[in-house]
Amino acid sequence: MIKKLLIANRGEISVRIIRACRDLGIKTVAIYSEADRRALPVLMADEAVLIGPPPAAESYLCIDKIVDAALQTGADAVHPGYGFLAENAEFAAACLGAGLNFVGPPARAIGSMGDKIAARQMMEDSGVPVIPGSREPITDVAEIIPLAKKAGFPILLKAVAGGGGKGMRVVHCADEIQTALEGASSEAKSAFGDGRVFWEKYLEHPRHIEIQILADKHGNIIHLNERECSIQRRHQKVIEESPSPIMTADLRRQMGEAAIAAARACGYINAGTVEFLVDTERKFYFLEMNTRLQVEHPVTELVTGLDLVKAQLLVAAGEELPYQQDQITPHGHAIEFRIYAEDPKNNFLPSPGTLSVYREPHGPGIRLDAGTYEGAEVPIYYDPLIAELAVWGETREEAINRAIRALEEYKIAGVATTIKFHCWALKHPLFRSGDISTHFVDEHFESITGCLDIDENALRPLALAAAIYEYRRAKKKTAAPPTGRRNLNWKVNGRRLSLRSISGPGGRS
Ligand code: MV4
Repeated sequence: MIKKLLIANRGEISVRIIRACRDLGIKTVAIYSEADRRALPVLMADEAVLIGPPPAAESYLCIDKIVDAALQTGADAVHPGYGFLAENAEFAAACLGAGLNFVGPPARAIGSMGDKIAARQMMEDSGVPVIPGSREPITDVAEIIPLAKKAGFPILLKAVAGGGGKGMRVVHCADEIQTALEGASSEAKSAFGDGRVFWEKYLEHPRHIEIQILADKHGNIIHLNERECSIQRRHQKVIEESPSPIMTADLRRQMGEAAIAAARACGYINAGTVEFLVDTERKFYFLEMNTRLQVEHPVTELVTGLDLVKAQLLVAAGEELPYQQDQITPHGHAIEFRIYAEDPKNNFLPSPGTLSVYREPHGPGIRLDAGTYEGAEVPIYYDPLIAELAVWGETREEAINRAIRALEEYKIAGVATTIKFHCWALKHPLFRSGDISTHFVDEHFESITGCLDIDENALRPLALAAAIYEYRRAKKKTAAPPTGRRNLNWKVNGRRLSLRSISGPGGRS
């Protein structure tokens, strides 16, 4: 079994992984940048290693520094979390090369899914449905015109190295192809250093439904049902749920089998997700595979009762999956909300700053994965995710009502948040009826400014209490330690946490 794990990430996902390690008796090493000296994972991990200045390119993206930190602290494994280096085949290979167990798929599987046209070909050859389109990158526009006409306009041009919607262009007729191709290609070239583009028939109002899979090193692969992720904004998911409102037992079986075939085709091991687009006739098509643990994994954990991070660690250690497909028996309905420090009143502009008030919701059916605490900073350097709020109910309706209750209980001041945006979505008749597509936010979010007005009166007593507390503390201790230390006063492993003992590389011991 893994004895000591380095977590190559920050924020809530690092906290999530530390929790699984504590449950399993695995020691933890956090890494942190200068912007994250007082971050929650640094306080919670057994050891913490400073790896560089705030910009991710000089810290959380530095393969050499991270591998060094693991070797220096005697870690035997590395968990990449999501984002940063999580889908970097070079990082997975570097860990293995240094004798570290990488808690994720083989570098080969990461690489084969990063090339979207190679992935498409591999899926087509394995009998996984793909959207009608090209098997090769576009070289000659004249060649594809008859093929696109046959598939039917509109078509969508996509970057081979794509992701996040960069290098995509919808094309409505043959005359538009050349210009769109030039635009997509130059955008892809500057974003990914690879200007190759391919095409697919454009699905107009698809749902985004993904299947969670788990694969061990002994050839066992199971799926853990779907998550519906259609509620997104600019290719960022904002609400995810399971089961999907449109799922049937038959469709689930077919999509589950396709996801397992996809994983088998690329030699996948560990936790992964196969994304599908589902059209209005409930036909499903492979979109891409995410070769990592995802932000929305708690949704699956709530309905299946499994611990996906624990499963990842056991699989990485070489154990067989402890369950078979027929032992996966989901129960109830889960919905997750990404709580961002972004301003929905101002086009979701990031809103970094200090969480002067931070009160979490609790109670039946509520799970909160937060990477922060009252008084902590949301730095400007990274994705401004504060927390994931996941709710569970016997039914979708109960989950929605609990979600509204939890979001109203959640009090944050000091930064703008997406909490009120979620309340708007939950109260929208189309969301309530489950009639959603990937265009839901774009098509319906204009008209709600009234709903977004934050109830300043409700927050005033909390802000006042926090201010009085800070004032008294400052008066008592003139040479006070940095904010966020004294008031935590946490003990972990029987030890009071002290930031003073966290120094540069090598960490505390
Ligand atoms: C599509 C599509 C419609 N038709 N492909 C967006 C990101 C990239 N990973 C693939 N994406 C899409 N591919 C075809 N053939 C629509 C999207 C799409 C989308 C997909 C999933 C979730 C949100 C989305 C938002 C806009 C477009």
